Amino acid sequence: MLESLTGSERVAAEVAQVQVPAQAGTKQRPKAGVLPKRAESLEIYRRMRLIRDFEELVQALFLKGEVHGTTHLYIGQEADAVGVASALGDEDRVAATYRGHGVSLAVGVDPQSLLDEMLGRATGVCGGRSGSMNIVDLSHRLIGCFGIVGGSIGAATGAALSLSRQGKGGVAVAFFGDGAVNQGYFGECLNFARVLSLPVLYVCENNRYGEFTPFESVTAGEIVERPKTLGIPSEQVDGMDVFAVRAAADEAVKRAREGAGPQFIEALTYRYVGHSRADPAKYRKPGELDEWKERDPLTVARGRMTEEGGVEASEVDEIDSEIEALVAQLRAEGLAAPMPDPAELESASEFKP
Ligand SMILES: Cc1ncc(C[n+]2csc(CCOP(=O)(O)OP(=O)(O)O)c2C)c(N)n1
Ligand SMILES: [Mg+2]
Repeated sequence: MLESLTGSERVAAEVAQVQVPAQAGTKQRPKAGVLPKRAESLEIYRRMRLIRDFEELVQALFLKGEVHGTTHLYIGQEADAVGVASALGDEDRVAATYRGHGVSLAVGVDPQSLLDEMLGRATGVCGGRSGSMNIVDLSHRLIGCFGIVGGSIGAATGAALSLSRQGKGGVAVAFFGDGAVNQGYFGECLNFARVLSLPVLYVCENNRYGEFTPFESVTAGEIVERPKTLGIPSEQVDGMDVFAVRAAADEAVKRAREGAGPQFIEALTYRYVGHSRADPAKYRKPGELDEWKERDPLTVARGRMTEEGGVEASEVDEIDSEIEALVAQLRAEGLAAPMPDPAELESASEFKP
């Protein structure tokens, strides 16, 4: 019956029909999600451990002057990228922000070429031309990490338009921060995606701050409510629990793949370090960081895997040691990698990521 309506009538009718998931306010902890099979749970933990140790290495190398420009670290938010990426397939596309190392590793960018990129080396994933903020790796579905706040929203919406035309079931994902929801194109893109019923998953990582500003001081109402006004299913998840994020993403991606149009997840999370390397994060309330660390994504995942997933603590310890060794190797190889030949800068426009 909806087929017989015109575009705007159809949207109005669909909005009226939409079943908004029974939803939590910020205070109620959202559902926890079922654990995947053992091997997959261990892989999910491995990715999060890799991101944590990789970021700590980048931080150390930045302080030694080996990483130029700036860095925006993902420490504390690992569960969001890994949980969502674990729900994706090869046909999907992902756009992220300048805080993009975590998403890059989560979608499978080679850690050595990512670190080499941070170090400006010729062997970097973008040939040393991007540095920390603008990583692209089309071979791993990553269409870009964007320095413009909310840039990923536009990029993923465009990618979703293209995917919908290809008709192969691909879904585009936009990761962005709480600060991006007050950009004009947030509303423009969500509206566009809803009207055209595009296969896109919007993932707002609400890490409580946009640079040095607490999000609630600049954001009216609840972020999770805004997409619902357009008829977009929208859910708040515990962004410190990778299995909760994974479960929500899995359902949302499935819905988008099956033609239900755009989907929205707000992941409640926290960044452990300052906005960028120049920021000592003195604006936080006393005790706030420690409170969030009590629900550290790695600790939460370890706890759930050992309590509910039939995993031994020793297996998790083994992953920790394996990643520690891997990251030491990344460091040594990265620092030994060649710098780009300045003569090749001329051919920058021909560089194919
Ligand atoms: C359009 C635009 N406006 C302002 C900036 C400067 N800026 C860079 S990061 C940032 C904060 C964004 O916060 P949020 O979206 O919450 O992401 P987070 O850094 O917390 O991951 C701002 C204002 C920018 N890069 N782009
Ligand atoms: Mg933020």
